[in-house]
Amino acid sequence: MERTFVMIKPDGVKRGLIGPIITRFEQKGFHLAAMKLMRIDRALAERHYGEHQDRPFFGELVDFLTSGQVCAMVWEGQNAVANTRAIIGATNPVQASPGTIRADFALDIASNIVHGSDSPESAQREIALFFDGAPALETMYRMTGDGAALN
Ligand code: IDP
Repeated sequence: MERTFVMIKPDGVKRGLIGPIITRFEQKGFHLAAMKLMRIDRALAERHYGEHQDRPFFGELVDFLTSGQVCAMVWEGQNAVANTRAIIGATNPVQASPGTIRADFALDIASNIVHGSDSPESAQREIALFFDGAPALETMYRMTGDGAALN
């Protein structure tokens, strides 16, 4: 049994794709262990994608991740990391295989709908970042609308 971190990015949340994306993981046989809708700040986005800090698209990536609510999730099951990456598909939706989330729902590499951890070590780090380290950063938001706080 393995756990992985999956995050529906702001484009997926705005387009109302939380349900279809969750359905794909559930249909495959994974168990949703934790989920929260949250708005992340730049510090968390930069830590999450720290490995890309020297890439030319890093600023754009952080802008994008902080542009709206994300849906952070922990999924568990057999080979959860690799299986989840397979369901998500290649980073660039143009290259993703039909039937994967990115092939079916996304057009562009910068707005590719969903993130999934790339190794068990990344999963552990990202779950801690979003579910242990993040409470102080997080605010609950309504599912619809663009940011009216519930509390
Ligand atoms: P992954 O999300 O499939 O693991 P990574 O290479 O780790 O892919 O890249 C992280 C994220 O950075 C991608 O999901 C995508 O949103 C963004 N990204 C990667 N390459 C580019 C690019 O060339 N332009 C803009 N954004 C990019």
